[in-house]
Amino acid sequence: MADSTEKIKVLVLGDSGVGKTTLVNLVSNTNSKPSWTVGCNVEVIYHESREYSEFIEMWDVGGSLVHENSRALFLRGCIYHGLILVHDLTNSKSYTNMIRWALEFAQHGEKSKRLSREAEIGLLQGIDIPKLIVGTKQDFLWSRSRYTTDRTGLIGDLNAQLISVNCLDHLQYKNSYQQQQIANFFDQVIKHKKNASNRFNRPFRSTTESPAPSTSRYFSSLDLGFSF
Ligand SMILES: Nc1nc2c(ncn2[C@@H]2O[C@H](COP(=O)(O)OP(=O)(O)O)[C@@H](O)[C@H]2O)c(=O)[nH]1
Ligand SMILES: [Mg+2]
Repeated sequence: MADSTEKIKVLVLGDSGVGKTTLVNLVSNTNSKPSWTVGCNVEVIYHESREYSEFIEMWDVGGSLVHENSRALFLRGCIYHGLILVHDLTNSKSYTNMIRWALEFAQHGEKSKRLSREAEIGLLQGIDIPKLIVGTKQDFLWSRSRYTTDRTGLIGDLNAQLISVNCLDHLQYKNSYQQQQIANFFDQVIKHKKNASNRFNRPFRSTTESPAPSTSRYFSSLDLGFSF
């Protein structure tokens, strides 16, 4: 049962090396160089918008196949309120693999079984939380050919927003369209969680009434994995 006092959690998934940790560092305004994520890193950000002021946990789960078993623990054991799927704009495989990640999420970390297309569509459409697709390494688009993103296939069934970003440029990100889109996504995540809590008649805590610009600030970091 949903619990309104439960922390707001956003899960970040995608292939190893696409830039998940760098993206989380960008959003949380952390400048540390990412080491290889083994297990899970959690960054707590303070999100402030016209509607909400809330702490949000960003769960960055290692994308390597080698760590499938430990990842299953994080997918099975937690309730997430938002999902960010990350792909590298210079690597088309990472784009199609997002379907694999979404299916793994929908199946709570179960290893992928062979499923019919209908079953896959059902699982993707059943992911009942706000979703955001982020294409990283936008700065490489001029030097390397970008693949064409196809929104008509299974990716379309995810019904997610889609943005591209250069995760290394913190200055460019500040007050950018991308920052605004991510802030809007966090608003949706909070709204969705509060609505889910209300459905169970849990107390609803209203947040700031005065208009404030949408920002998401770094608050603290909790490392649940091992980095080397
Ligand atoms: N040029 C560029 N490099 C990036 C970008 N995002 C990530 N990287 C680099 O890609 C590599 C892998 O990033 P990392 O965050 O560790 O990937 P993860 O395995 O998905 O967590 C690192 O060397 C990052 O500096 C980006 O937007 N532009
Ligand atoms: Mg990482």
